[in-house]
Amino acid sequence: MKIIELNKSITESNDADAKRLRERLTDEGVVLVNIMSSPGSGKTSFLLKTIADIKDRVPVGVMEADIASSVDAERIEAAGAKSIQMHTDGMCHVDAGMTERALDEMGYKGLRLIFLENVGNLICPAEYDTGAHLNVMLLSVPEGDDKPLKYPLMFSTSDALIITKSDVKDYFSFDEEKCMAAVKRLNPDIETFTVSAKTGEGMASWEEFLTQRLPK
Ligand SMILES: Nc1nc2c(ncn2[C@@H]2O[C@H](COP(=O)(O)OP(=O)(O)O)[C@@H](O)[C@H]2O)c(=O)[nH]1
Ligand SMILES: [Mg+2]
Repeated sequence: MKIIELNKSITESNDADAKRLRERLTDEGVVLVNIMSSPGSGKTSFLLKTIADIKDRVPVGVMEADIASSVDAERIEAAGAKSIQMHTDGMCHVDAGMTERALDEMGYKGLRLIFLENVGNLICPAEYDTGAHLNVMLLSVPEGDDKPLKYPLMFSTSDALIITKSDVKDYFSFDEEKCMAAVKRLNPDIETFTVSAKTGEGMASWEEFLTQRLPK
């Protein structure tokens, strides 16, 4: 498993780079999914569970972005998926140029689905198109139901919201109905799933949604 050091891309327009990358991957029959959340919401655990469930049907790769360490990429590779660790030189997001470099360094021949685990926070990643076909955000039950009010851009730019750690609902006063109503006001078209990576609850409908988006 490789580790690559990435600096901010110096090209003029991230949006143009992102559009070009998305088209390139579409032509190659590969779907790129950008996973965003606060640190510790459960991105890596959610990916590990998804990979375990679909890897016999779909060859998967994962690009892990972090400021330091390679623990997540090691966990992913141990689970049987191709992986690369991206170090972001202190930056709190990944842009399209960085994503493209990591894809080329990892190599993705034979893969049909690639996840990008973005740097953990609910602010900067919402501002940069990575070139992904699908933007997915996680919100875990312990973080609270008021996050849509505090980080509206993240909720309005995501195609899907995953409420994670549903197994600990009884221990937190997370009002799912109130949260969903706030999310739908920001983004009426967002798809929502409630899951637990620990018990597997709700994972099947997320995986159905995901695999329907893959080219036949
Ligand atoms: N109870 C419970 N804990 C979870 C779940 N998903 C993740 N965790 C725990 O939350 C912590 C952070 O998870 P991780 O996947 O590393 O989060 P990331 O920083 O977003 O990648 C770890 O201690 C996980 O075991 C879940 O569905 N239920
Ligand atoms: Mg992680």
